[in-house]
Amino acid sequence: MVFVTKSASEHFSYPRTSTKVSKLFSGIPLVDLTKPDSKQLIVNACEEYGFFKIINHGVPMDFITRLESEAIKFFSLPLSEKEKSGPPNPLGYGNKHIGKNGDVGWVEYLLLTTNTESISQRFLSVFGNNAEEFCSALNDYVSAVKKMTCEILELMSEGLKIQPRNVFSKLLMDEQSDSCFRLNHYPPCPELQGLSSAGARNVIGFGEHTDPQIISVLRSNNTSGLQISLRDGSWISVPPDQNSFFINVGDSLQVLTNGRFESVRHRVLANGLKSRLSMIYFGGPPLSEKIAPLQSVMNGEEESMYKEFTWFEYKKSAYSSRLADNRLGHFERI
Ligand code: GA4
Repeated sequence: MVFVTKSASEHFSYPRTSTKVSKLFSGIPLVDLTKPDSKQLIVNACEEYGFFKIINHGVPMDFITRLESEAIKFFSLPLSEKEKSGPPNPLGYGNKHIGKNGDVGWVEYLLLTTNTESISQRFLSVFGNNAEEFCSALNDYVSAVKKMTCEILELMSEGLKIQPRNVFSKLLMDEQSDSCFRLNHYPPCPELQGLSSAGARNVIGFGEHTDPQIISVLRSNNTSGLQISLRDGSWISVPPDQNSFFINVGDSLQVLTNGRFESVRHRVLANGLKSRLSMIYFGGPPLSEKIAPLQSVMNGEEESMYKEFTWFEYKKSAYSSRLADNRLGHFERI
């Protein structure tokens, strides 16, 4: 899929990475949600990578394609129209600038609350008569993805042998849950066109970072670009798969498991030829929730590795950081 957007042609100095272009990695942990071994595979993947791929997820394909086509409609609008939904504060339309502290990337995006009733008129007016279609597609998609995510979190607690089963999922099910949703569009990057793989350079679409929330669930079209960092610091490219979901452990889950699971550092590199479109659901707890290691995860003598904080405090601190910062560093007990 290639769709044209004017914003892509503006001149801008993009961050690059000197890392060699890495090969597609075929060892991404794969979890089939319908198989009885899924709970153990989820725990193993969270311990080793903080990342895994889900198949047989139960999210209707129709929900995915409907939201994808709404997203294409939105990103195909003239820049001046899209900008009516921005700048992001932090929700809304953003172009190249990520967060408020100087991060940039070859990307445009829409950050939204998962509660379609609270999406502001400022944003919806861009859709004109189509606003209802967009909200309905978003609602259907988010409800189905949230259900699947809660199922994954419940399998995770079973795999960890901790009670109650909904110890993680209840944080997302809470009416006050501070979850959000992001559509990212990475237009083909003209600077990369016509370069052989030997001469290829990397242009950053979305710079390296970990997600602050509990868990993130990503679905993209069939364009490559996503990379994750392994525990030894090397980067591997994740082969795209439009029929599956990719799960990231977030910083909050790292704390809840006292570091047994580690949040995954990831980034997206721009592509010279194809547009990449991704949709990410970020499952977060209520703002007032205390985030601290669960007693049931810790062994008898084990001490908490983190100072106690609320999700509000962590989020506030995250928003004053740069994308690549180690945000949990401030909250570690020395
Ligand atoms: C990363 C995960 C989510 O996309 C996000 C991002 C947020 C933003 O784009 O506004 C942040 C980033 C993310 C972490 C550090 C801060 C905040 C940009 C940034 C530089 C929506 C989130 O919750 O944290």
